Amino acid sequence: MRHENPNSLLRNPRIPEETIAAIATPPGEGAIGIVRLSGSRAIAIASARFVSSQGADIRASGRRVFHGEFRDGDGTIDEVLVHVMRAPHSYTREDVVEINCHGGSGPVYGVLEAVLALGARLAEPGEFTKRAFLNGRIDLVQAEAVIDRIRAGTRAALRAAAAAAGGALSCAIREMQEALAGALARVEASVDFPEEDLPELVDDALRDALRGVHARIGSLLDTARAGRLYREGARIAIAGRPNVGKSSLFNALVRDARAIVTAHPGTTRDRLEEIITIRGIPVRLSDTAGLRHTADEVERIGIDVAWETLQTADAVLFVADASQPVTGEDETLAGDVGELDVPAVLVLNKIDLAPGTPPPSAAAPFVASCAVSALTGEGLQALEDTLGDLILGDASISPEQSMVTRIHQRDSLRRASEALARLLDNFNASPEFLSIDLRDALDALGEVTGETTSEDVLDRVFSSFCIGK
Ligand SMILES: Nc1nc2c(ncn2[C@@H]2O[C@H](COP(=O)(O)OP(=O)(O)OP(=O)(O)O)[C@@H](O)[C@H]2O)c(=O)[nH]1
Ligand SMILES: [Mg+2]
Repeated sequence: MRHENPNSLLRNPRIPEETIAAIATPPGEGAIGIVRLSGSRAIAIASARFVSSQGADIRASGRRVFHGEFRDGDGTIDEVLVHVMRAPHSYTREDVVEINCHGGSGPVYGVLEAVLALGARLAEPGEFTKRAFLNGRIDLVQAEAVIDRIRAGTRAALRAAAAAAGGALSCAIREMQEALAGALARVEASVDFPEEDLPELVDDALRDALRGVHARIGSLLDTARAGRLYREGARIAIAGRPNVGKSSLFNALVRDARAIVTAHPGTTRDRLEEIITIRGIPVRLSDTAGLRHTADEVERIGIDVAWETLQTADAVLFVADASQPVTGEDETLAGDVGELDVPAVLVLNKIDLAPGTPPPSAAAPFVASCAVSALTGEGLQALEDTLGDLILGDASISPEQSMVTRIHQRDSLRRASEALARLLDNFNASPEFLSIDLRDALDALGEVTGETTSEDVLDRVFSSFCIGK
């Protein structure tokens, strides 16, 4: 089933009449726990169990915050503050009540059970945000940005999510939709009134305008990589022979003595991971066991894990020891790493022990090379810069700009782009054909903002949310 447009959904019977409830704060102990209600009966349900300390009636009063007690048949559950937000001035555009109690499982479950007993239904994950979307307050891009805000691991990721929530991508899509809808009107007029003495409707100016939209979709698609990185972060794995200083480099990049470092080859066995930030991108950095043939079972398991880690990384730091001559083993390993289809950077470590070593050349299979000392910190900034360039590519973009962050957005934009490419290739064909491609492109753009998104994509989006959001 497909949506027509979010506003028509206001009259759509699929918009649930039920009032939903959920605990909106994380489990465990905290200063405050919040139970949230949304729906036409939210205020009535809350008022049935709330006794205001000032005798106020939350159904009648114009006030928004009330102090008092929440009670059930057995007496007082907790002292609470109740926030009332009336439709349409609320997160969901429905009546919303938030009951703030003490943050422990006793009070929050007590309040939740009391409102469920009065007929509220337990909300599904993301259902409050889904209602905000179905009620037309936000579009799909903005709904997805809500979860990105919650999960943002860096300030840059948060800024990117805030820009999307503020409509950066939605605005760009809307402008393109308007341009395409205008083009469609002209093309259809020329189909409907071929005989009339209309000025040329399908003309060079129209073609230029459509080329402009096509180019704009192209530049949006170019942001997909950066968008994914702001949202998901990147994975970088450190690899190399034993004792070359991988764990020391890991500790230096993490700025913490996380990994055990010894002069004994084969020290690291387990994979260690820490999140660092490179140019605002959250990077999961992994230290792995030194790669070599060994009879030690524990070490061998560690080496298997190391190879798995390398295969799934976005980039590999291949560490070698500058104070030792390059061995045949280094070369074989470098070749194996080169086979992985993951960009690898050659890092020549321990340059403090080998002053005057010429900088390593970034010969194949390496895409770049750096000389560093994990001990003194020399060269680490240059290594981080190299990694920044490698992760973001040339498309180093500001988090505030409109950006494609999700695969389904990218796929829809690709389809829109293909439809427009077809149209531009056959621009002189009959206008009927042009209108088919224009409609395809419009449909694909509508999927990004949720106007024409299929039900299962919507379900997938909202089910990835937490309960109570
Ligand atoms: N002088 C100097 N010594 C270093 C440097 N980096 C590491 N070392 C020393 O090299 C030895 C091995 O360091 P680790 O970081 O444990 O090496 P590794 O590659 O993790 O070793 P495995 O876990 O056994 O594979 C230790 O004695 C470190 O102090 C460096 O930049 N300069
Ligand atoms: Mg180690």
